[in-house]
Amino acid sequence: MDALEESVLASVWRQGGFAFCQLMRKCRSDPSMAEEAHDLAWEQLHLGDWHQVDCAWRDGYALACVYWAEELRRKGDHAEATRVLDMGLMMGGLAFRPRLNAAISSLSQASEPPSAVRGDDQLTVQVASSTSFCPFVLPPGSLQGPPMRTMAFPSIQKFLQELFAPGVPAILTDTMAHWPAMEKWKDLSYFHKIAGNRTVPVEVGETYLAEGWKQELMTMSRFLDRIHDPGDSTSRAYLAQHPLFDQIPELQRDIVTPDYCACGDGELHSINAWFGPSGTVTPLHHDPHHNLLAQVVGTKYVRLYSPELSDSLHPFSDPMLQNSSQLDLDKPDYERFPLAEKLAFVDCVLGEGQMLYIPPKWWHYVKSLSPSFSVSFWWRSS
Ligand SMILES: O=C(O)CCC(=O)C(=O)O
Repeated sequence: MDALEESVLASVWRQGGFAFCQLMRKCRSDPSMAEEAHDLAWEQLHLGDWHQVDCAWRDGYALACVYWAEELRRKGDHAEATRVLDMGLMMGGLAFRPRLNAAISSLSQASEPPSAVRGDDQLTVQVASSTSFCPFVLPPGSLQGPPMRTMAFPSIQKFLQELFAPGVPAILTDTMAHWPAMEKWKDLSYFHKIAGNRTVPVEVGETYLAEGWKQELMTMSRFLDRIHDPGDSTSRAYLAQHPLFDQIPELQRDIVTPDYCACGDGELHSINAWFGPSGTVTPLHHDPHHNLLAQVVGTKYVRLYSPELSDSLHPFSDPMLQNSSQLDLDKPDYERFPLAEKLAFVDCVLGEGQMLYIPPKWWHYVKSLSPSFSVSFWWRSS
């Protein structure tokens, strides 16, 4: 074992993971032990609150994934090996991320490209054009006020002075034309080709507040199928708020972090993918970060309410949902929430190649009007 592996095992040992460490040491002579070690670490990740899981266990889990995937590869099960490595990337710590990525890339070179799940013709279907609106109903009162402020490729100074410092939302145009994603992502077969056999977490259901909503792990190919055939709203699949670009570096090369994210302390918190069919809804909520929501493919309706209106938007009292409103904008119950009826908001249809600046704490509701791929850049400022 190398120095990094030894140091991670020493940390897991200090956390009481004696059996795990013994199994991992045995892996050298008996690689089949890796699966048992993996299962043990998996249990540890699921014992309590995710945020309380010690980093040592997350790194230990990732290491077990590396070993188990090697064993699966030796046995010729490349698909399962890739799934295990993806689980390591999604659930494991950062220490073995380069090893996991290297193993995935070596596996993909050694494997056949994923075979088409549907007919080839359908896999080359264009995801959407900015004019192809679907017939989804927008929340009452939408798009009736003055248009949202729009700036064409503002300088950093203008962005800082007119939007960032005063906390003013606005659409930024002409800032993404140079992204390779603008061309490449229009074609679903691209995702199929570079990531068809990769496992991704997908939200299934009407919204994360709806009954029956759940998260599922599925291969990208299966998810792409669900974009073609979304089914009814209760089975709608949304690859939402996932750091896909950490998981699949090829996709990271297709996007460019906007220079605006250097404003303030300039510490990038996360870059997330929001990829789904028409009709996905992210209910009214707010986040603590500055946000640039970049619309790469398709169109989305976005409605924003100022943080000053928070009380009238009736946040949930449950600590897990305190940043979400009880007001369902698609079926607003103004008898129950009368204060919310007359509140001022700004809204827009965010088109391909446009970014929306959402200042911290601004409430936002988002509905996709076509198959859509957006990227959010969240950054902090004290
Ligand atoms: O695009 C969406 O569905 C939601 C985006 C969002 O909530 C965010 O970027 O914070």
